[in-house]
Formats: sequence, C-alpha cells, structure tokens
Amino acid sequence: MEKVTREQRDEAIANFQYEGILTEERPYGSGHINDTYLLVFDVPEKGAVKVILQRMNSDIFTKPVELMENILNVTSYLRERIIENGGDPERETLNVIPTVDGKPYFVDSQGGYWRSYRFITGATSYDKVEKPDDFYQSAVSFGNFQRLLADYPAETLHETIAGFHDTKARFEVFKKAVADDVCGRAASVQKEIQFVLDHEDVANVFGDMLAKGELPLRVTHNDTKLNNIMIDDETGKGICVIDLDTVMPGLAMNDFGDSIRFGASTAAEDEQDLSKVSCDMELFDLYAKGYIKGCGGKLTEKEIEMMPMGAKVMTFECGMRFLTDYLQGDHYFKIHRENHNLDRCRTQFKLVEDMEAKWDTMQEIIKKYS
Ligand code: ADP
Ligand code: GN1
Ligand code: MG
Repeated sequence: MEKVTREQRDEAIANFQYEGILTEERPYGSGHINDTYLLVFDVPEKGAVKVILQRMNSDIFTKPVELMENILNVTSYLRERIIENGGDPERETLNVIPTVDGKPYFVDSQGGYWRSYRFITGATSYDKVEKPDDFYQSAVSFGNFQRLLADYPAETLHETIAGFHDTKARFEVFKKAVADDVCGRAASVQKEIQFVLDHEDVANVFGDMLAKGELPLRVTHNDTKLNNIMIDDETGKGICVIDLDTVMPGLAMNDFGDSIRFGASTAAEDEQDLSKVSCDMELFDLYAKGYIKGCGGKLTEKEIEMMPMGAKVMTFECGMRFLTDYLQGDHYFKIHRENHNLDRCRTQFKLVEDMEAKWDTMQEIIKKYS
C-alpha cells in the first residue's frame, strides 16, 4: 500500500462524525496490516475525547465494504449479548463511528478506505506478557468471544481473506514463492526453506480432519494476538476483543494456537537472538485453562485434544507466511528494518522446534482441563 498522505488523512478526519476541536493526532499501535491513528478532540462539557482512525489495508482486505458489514453485524450481535449479561457495550465491544453521510466507512479521493472507532479508555493492549495474569485474562476473553458467538449464523459472514488459515493452500503458495524467487533471496535461506518442506504434515493436518468431518467450523477471530485484547487498567480483566477484520468461520484450535504463538513465547516475534526464544509451559498452561473456561463447555473433546496441534500449526503457518513475504519482497507485513520478515520467520520456526521438544508436556497440560 502507498503511504498515507497528510491530505488523505485530513480528508478522512473531515468526513467522520467527530465533535469538538482536534488537539492531537499520531500513529498508534503496533499492528502489521492497517494504518492506525489516535485522534484527540477537545469537546465542550466532555473534555478530551479520543478516537481511533484506521485506513484499512485494501491490498489485503480486497472487500472492505463486506468487511465492515461483518464488523457491524458481529458488534451489534455482541452488543445485545453484553447488555443481556449486564455488561457495558461502550467498553466491551468495538463501536463504529459513522461518517457524516451515515456510512461505516469513508473512501478518500485516492481510493483509500477508512473507518473509525470510539477509543476504549482506561484499558491497555499489551505487545508482550508483562504479568502472567494478563495472559490468563486474554484467554478468558477470547474464550468468551467464542462462546458468545457460538450461535451466530456463521454462513452469513463474508470471508474477508479467502483461505486465511488454509495452511495446506499456504504451503502451495510458499512453494511457488520459492520456485519464482523474484528477489533472488531463496539461496540465502535454504535452511528455513527446508524447515518448511520437512513439515508438510503440519500444513495438512487440520485440512484433512475437516475433510473427514472431525472438526466443527465456528465463528472465530483468527488473529488472537495478545495486543488484540484490551485489558482494564483498574480491574486487570480482559474487557474487549478488538481487530475484528478476520472474524469469519474457522477453527477454535487456531484461535487458541495463535495466542500461544504470540503470547507464550519468551521473546518478541522479531527477536534476533534465538537463544531467547522458547514456548513457556507455564504460560501455555495458564492460557489453556483460561480459554477452555471462557468457552464454557462449547468445545468438543476432539477440539480440546487438538489444542497443542493448534499451537504448532499456527506457529508454523505464521513462520511460513513471514518467509513467503520475505521471498516475495516484503509486500504483505509492514517491515521496519532489513530482513525483518526473515527474523520473524526464524523465531516462529524456533518456537515450532521447541513445541516439538515439549510435546508430551503440552498434551499433559491439556488433559488436565479436558
Ligand atoms: P492491526 O490490524 O493493524 O493490528 P488493530 O485494529 O489491532 O490494527 O489496531 C492497532 C492497535 O490500536 C491495537 O493493538 C490497539 O492498541 C489500538 N486500538 C485499536 N482499536 C482500539 C480501540 N477501539 N480503543 C483503543 N485502542 C484501540
Ligand atoms: C497480522 O494485523 P495484526 O498485526 O494483528 C496478521 C496475522 C498474523 C500477525 C503476525 C490480516 O496481524 O494473521 O498472525 O500479523 N493479520 C492479517 O504478527 O494477515
Ligand atoms: Mg491488531
């Protein structure tokens, strides 16, 4: 995507239903996909009011109108469930701010798609686990999300990215990226390429089980990184699941696994010193306990049994996606330094190896909660 220009941003700001005078504006968060800004308005009687403004990445989300329809439908559904449970829908789900024309998105003169959310105040999204309890709380929240959407008609959701967690299809895309080698980078990453090729069975496992009808498709989040949960600063509870771009039919084990990949790692996703990277079994245990509790009995025995596999599949898939992007010239994930995607890929493969070494422990932990 082209970088956002000043003019584009001003145009977007002028076209949402904002009150008051803009006093502050800055890039925000550490997502790899969208362009996120924090805006602060000075509103009479209310004081400083924050909002989130985002340009959606329309190279990746090629159907932004359908995507916003998913988000409106899912958040209205969640809003009703939250009210029924006596919760606060202003803080416990995303609230879309409409444009001056009453639409949920704005298209700028360059064709960029923008949307805006009310800012969830008094809460933080963490890029790494600072306190183990935060990770546990995020698990309960993602589990609750699963449970609250258990009866949502999944077939009415648009597939915002086709085959998003179809690991088998992503394996084929990877092999093609190696064969095309458009940047001439394949020769220097033979070890990483071989790692992927040696793990074809991991790429196939869920596709094969789905084909045999052994796993249910559910409404899942599909991007369950720790920084996609807002944790209340006062109570320490997970209050809101955010980043709903990829909510669509998927597998509960993948939601579980993506959280483990990111949050149970002892190092950052882009750590260069691989000796610091491992999968922490205490964090794995805490997350499993919280997620299964949050799901409130909705998961099948098979889904619970396959949770360690979810962790391995999601970590392998993410590493393979980083490597694919590196081979294709870094067009998908935002990079902030040379070889950034390669560094990210290496942490993921180190985690996969570590999970393989700790496989029995992971299985035993899951058995405790099944
Ligand atoms: P990306 O898809 O690029 O990860 P996100 O929707 O996750 O984008 O937003 C990036 C960051 O912005 C989040 O990690 C969070 O810190 C912050 N954020 C997003 N929406 C809100 C909101 N409604 N209230 C407060 N912070 C938010
Ligand atoms: C992206 O948008 P963000 O940063 O929450 C990506 C995820 C990856 C993640 C890796 C739409 O998530 O699938 O797991 O980066 N999102 C999309 O950090 O591709
Ligand atoms: Mg995010």
